[in-house]
Amino acid sequence: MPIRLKQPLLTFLFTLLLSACFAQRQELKIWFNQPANDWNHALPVGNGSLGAMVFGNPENERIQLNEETVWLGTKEDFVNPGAKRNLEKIRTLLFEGKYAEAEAMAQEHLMGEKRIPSTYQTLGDLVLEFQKPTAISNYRRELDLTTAIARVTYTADGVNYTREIFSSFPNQCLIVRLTADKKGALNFVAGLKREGENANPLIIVTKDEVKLSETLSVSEETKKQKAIGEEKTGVSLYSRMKITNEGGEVIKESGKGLRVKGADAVIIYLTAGTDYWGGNPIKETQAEMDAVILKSYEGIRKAHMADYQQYFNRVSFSLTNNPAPNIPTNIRLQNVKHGATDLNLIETYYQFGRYMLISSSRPDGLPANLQGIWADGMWPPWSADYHININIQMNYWLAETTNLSELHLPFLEFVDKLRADGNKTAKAMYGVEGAVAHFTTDAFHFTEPYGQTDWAMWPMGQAWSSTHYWQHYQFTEDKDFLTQLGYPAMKDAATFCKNFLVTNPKTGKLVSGPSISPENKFVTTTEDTVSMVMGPTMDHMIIRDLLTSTIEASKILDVDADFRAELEKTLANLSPIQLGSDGRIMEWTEEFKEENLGHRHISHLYGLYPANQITISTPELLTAARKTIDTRLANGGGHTGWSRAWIINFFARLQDGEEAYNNLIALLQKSTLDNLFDNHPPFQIDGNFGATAGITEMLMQSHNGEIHILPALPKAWSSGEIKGIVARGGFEVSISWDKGKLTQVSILSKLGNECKLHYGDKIVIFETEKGSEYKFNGLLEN
Ligand code: FUC
Repeated sequence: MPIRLKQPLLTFLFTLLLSACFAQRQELKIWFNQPANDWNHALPVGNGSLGAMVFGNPENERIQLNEETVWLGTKEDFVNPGAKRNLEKIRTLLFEGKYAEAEAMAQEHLMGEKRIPSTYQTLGDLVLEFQKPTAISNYRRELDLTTAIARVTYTADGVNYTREIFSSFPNQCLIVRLTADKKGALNFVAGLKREGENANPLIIVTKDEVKLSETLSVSEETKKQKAIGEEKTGVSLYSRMKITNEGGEVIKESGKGLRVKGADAVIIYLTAGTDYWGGNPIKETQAEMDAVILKSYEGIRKAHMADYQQYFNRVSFSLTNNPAPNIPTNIRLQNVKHGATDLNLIETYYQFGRYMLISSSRPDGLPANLQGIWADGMWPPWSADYHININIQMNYWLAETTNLSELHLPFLEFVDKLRADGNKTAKAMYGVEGAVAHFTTDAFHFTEPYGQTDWAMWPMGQAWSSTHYWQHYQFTEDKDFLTQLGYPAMKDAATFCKNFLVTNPKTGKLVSGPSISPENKFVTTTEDTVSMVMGPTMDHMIIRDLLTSTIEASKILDVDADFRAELEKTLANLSPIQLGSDGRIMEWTEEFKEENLGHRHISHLYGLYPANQITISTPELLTAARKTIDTRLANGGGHTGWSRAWIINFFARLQDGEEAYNNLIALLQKSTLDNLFDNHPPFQIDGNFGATAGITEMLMQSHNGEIHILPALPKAWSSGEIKGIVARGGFEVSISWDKGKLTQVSILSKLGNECKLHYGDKIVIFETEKGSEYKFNGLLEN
């Protein structure tokens, strides 16, 4: 029997261990010895909804602000009214191989016209204007990932200045604390602004407060062009800023903001909100401000850290016992770009992914968008929206395995909210029951496709997103969740899939379509470059995944026996994964000439990761998957950050630690900005999250009915430890290794399930008790 420790003692030991580990461990900081000269070098802080990018300029501080509900746009239905009528004809054309003709028809009859543009936008800037200092020395700007506090320190004219910036979840407030080591040294003007195309804020300065409000609206020109009437076309936002001072005074600076004169220390408080959730942001921001302003700085800071660390401290990761080199992060990254090895930087990068999920995705809020919550300007790239053909799913790949399960919920709640619109779209476009969504959506939950068929005609957004309910369940086995949220949503998406599939007259198999393999193209025998087909492989992989888990869930809940039987029948007839003549996984049901062999989407490997249809139990598919990736990479694949991050996960699943590692390094070298943001380019957060998921997957996997320890450990990581990562079945796993070999593994059983542990060629199976921990040595002996 393995050694077993009881929970309270265990928690105590674990806490001791963690603190010891943090005490001796390398600092987890991203830091610079200069202010940010560009938004992509600024430092992100956030409490899930209220975010800021810290530039850290001693003279003109810019703290760019975001609030996750600052959205232009509104709820709108825009299904193409001709869709249903033309669907069968389009399908027939596709089955007949008349791709270009079908595509032209789909462009006209399936694409909706989204009249009201929507985009996530900046909230504005908090600006602090100081007198020009004569000389600056000892400058440092850092983000501490262990505390979620950004700090700017410098010496000017012999005075040491410090700024601390964080976004507090408990107080729903952004805090900027300024201090100086000389009395009366703080002199500056603080103001709010919101500038950019079509911005029209009302800024009011009273004797002790600056208030910024605006109702976002599409431009008059767009209104005219699109015949938009008086309807509201954006949220109403409200933000307020106050300052408390020690020493000196704070006075109104007309037209600008608040002037701080001769203070020893000050705290700037900023609260913000919109009417997105139906509340009154004027009152809500007021209540938040009234509450926070009475509290001590130490109290606010402590509560912030405790809140953040309850998530962050669950996982520690170390690849080396050496302290971090005393070199700014941008230089370290530069060195890696020039071939240096920097294991500390990989630890930081790993934890930065977790940091950003904690800072951008909190229960009851919106999910992390394409940029988490951090976006500058009025039209961030791709509207910083919710692309559901890979990007937002990737944002949540790390949630369960890196012990941030609750932070998965905003995405799961959001997908549930798509259902009402998705039911309407399924009926109106395809004449079927169930919930559908296409390639992207926004904060107002549209599900119709619009734009060009070669990226938009993809009806699997809801289905893919709905597989995440099952992911959450596998890690938590939370039956209430499954009953209330998970199963109804899975059933709705599975219903659509079941009804949407049609029989391919040539093969007799069920295929999905009209659809595309995101966002790839092929060349027809008549030299047309097209995308739409009946039966892209990815669709079938997603449908297989969703239907299999919906069947499983219905059994667990003991409901819907008839529906389950229908799904089983559908699965039995679903088009299988096929291999091409060159041994690769086929991306479509026929072997087409691909337009771009190095395409960034590698959709037809969905079955390898995130799903588990291509595993060690299907060796011929594994070989084919390997060939598929190799071909993509040989032709320039992986050139966007998220694509590279996906490849790390693929290689981890192929148990090829060296290639997983090489692609992680390539991600740092080619697709990472100075502040460690993933670079599509431009900044897109999915690659950060996907890479953190990938590193975890290199160290532990649990998709195959067992906990596989160190399945893809690269030589470069000869020794290390990771603590607190999570396996399906509710096991917290801590692993130490040395000279490339496991030295210790401990399994904390959170649910009391039987555990199958696998390392190298050894497997042990043992019963567990809920709350007990089981320790093994490198030979899996206890
Ligand atoms: C998908 C990708 C693009 C980009 C966009 C936001 O459509 O194909 O590369 O990441 O989402």
